[in-house]
Amino acid sequence: MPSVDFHLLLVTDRSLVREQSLPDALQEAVDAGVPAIQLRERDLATSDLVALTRQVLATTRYRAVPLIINDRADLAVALDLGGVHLRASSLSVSVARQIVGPRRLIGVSAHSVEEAQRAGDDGADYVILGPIFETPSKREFGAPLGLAVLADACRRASVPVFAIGGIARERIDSVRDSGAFGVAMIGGILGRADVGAAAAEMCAAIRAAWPPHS
Ligand code: 3NM
Repeated sequence: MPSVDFHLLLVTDRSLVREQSLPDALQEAVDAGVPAIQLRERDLATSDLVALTRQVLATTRYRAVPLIINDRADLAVALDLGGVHLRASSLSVSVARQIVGPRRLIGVSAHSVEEAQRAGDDGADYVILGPIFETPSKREFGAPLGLAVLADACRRASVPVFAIGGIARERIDSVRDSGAFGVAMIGGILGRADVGAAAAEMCAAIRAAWPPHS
């Protein structure tokens, strides 16, 4: 099984990035210590997605940061990425595993305790549960689940659970105390004017919440 050795997953949305390209913003984030990236640019044509992924890889490879791509198990293999992230409408975990093999990560989006539990039972390496808090994209993701549901999911799921949706620095401790293995976020880093500074602040908060080697 591939190991999940990061507590912060930066999820991308290039429409949120101000005044620079997504690869440049991700370069700043990785330089500031972001340990894993999920490329979630679902509206791109495949040829454009491949070009973007190659650009981002130039940054992530250099720092040995896993790059996990939404849905595209084929590209995870062809471009030798760190893993693939699945949603309800994606490939099943077992089909994705056939494609990406045992060493690449498979993450799954869950929106309830039951989905989180099932993803672990199906063989995912980790689950992203959300939205935990209000998020600007709330209409797409539904009502916030809250910390009690997060805690229940963390107790029941057999794999690490990352909290997503409205994650900000001051919420990290409550998420950790609910049993989450880590957090996933977009706006807390990519929506900020200074992506590098935001990433550095967030990484410091993550290290404080989940001290290395503890
Ligand atoms: N997935 P922000 S919420 C991509 O609940 C995504 O599955 C969610 O953005 C889910 O960190 C979400 O800016 C948006 O709140 C996260």
